[in-house]
Amino acid sequence: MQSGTVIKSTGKWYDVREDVSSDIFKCRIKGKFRLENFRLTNPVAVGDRVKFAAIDAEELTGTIQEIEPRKNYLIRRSPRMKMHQHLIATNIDQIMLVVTVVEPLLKPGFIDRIMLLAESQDIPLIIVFNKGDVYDDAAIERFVYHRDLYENLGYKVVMVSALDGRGMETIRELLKDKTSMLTGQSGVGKSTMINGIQPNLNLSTKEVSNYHGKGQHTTTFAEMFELDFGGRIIDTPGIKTLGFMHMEAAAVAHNFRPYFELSSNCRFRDCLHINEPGCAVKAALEIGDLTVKRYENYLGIIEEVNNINTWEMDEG
Ligand SMILES: Nc1nc2c(ncn2[C@@H]2O[C@H](COP(=O)(O)OP(=O)(O)OP(=O)(O)O)[C@@H](O)[C@H]2O)c(=O)[nH]1
Ligand SMILES: [Mg+2]
Ligand SMILES: [Zn+2]
Repeated sequence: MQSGTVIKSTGKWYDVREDVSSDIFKCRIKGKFRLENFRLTNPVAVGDRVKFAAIDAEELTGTIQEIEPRKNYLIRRSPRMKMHQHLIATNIDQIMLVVTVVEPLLKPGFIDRIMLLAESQDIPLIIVFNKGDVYDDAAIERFVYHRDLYENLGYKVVMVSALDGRGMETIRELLKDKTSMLTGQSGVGKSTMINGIQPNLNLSTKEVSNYHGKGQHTTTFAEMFELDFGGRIIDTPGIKTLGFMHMEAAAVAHNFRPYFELSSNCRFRDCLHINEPGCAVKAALEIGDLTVKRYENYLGIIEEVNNINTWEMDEG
């Protein structure tokens, strides 16, 4: 058997880069692979280290027989199949969340959800504000506000322009020798950034104006690329809504980064910050140290995971 890394998955087929030759084999999977008790839409994901048997060494086809244990994995609720989870990527060193303060509209609630995902797997998160070339004074004000907010929570924040190249040297340094996943809403410029980092990849990109109302994504499958200067980068399709069903409410409370510092002062160690007496988070909310929006977003996630968990039990 040969071993390699899954660099792309399109549903039925998995592209596996073989370790020694770097040849890319088109593989199918054999047998069942499970991840805890999750129902997955895709049992194998980009980033997986696999063992496979070549079926045809000329045609470069094979079957995946085994997945090596994962260092980490990112999953979300499948947007298509309600009760299923979707593996986004595995074995990654860091997440680069790409946002912008121009277009598409910045959604702080979405950023919170990405934080939750990253924290739950202990994966470092970097927040990249793209399209810096077109920030006017008002946009710069918005950027500074958000930069301070996220830096205060302990995240690295960088402003770049994939088009004119500003800040991209910093991005290259951050990416060097690591496996990084790019994520963010559709149209923020993930693929354009990768093209800026390594022009020979020539990924397709699309005007933001073409996205309106269509819900169209330019990038439709996650794909990993080798970087000439060392490291790997995973481009992913834009995310519209990030839903969770694999986390218990307690895990959400524990991993909701904006609450970390406050929650050590709650009376109960397992406080969910909803109705518990002596809750430091609710106290902070009352004196305005915590925005109502962020708190409501948190409650929304708690409600979401609670509903799903009851629903699962009802199903038997
Ligand atoms: N002004 C400006 N426009 C940019 C910049 N980066 C990307 N864009 C534009 O934003 C649009 C969307 O870029 P893409 O790279 O396709 O966005 P994406 O995040 O990969 O989108 P999906 O693949 O759908 O998730 C394109 O028209 C790009 O030219 C930038 O730094 N400045
Ligand atoms: Mg793209
Ligand atoms: Zn509390």
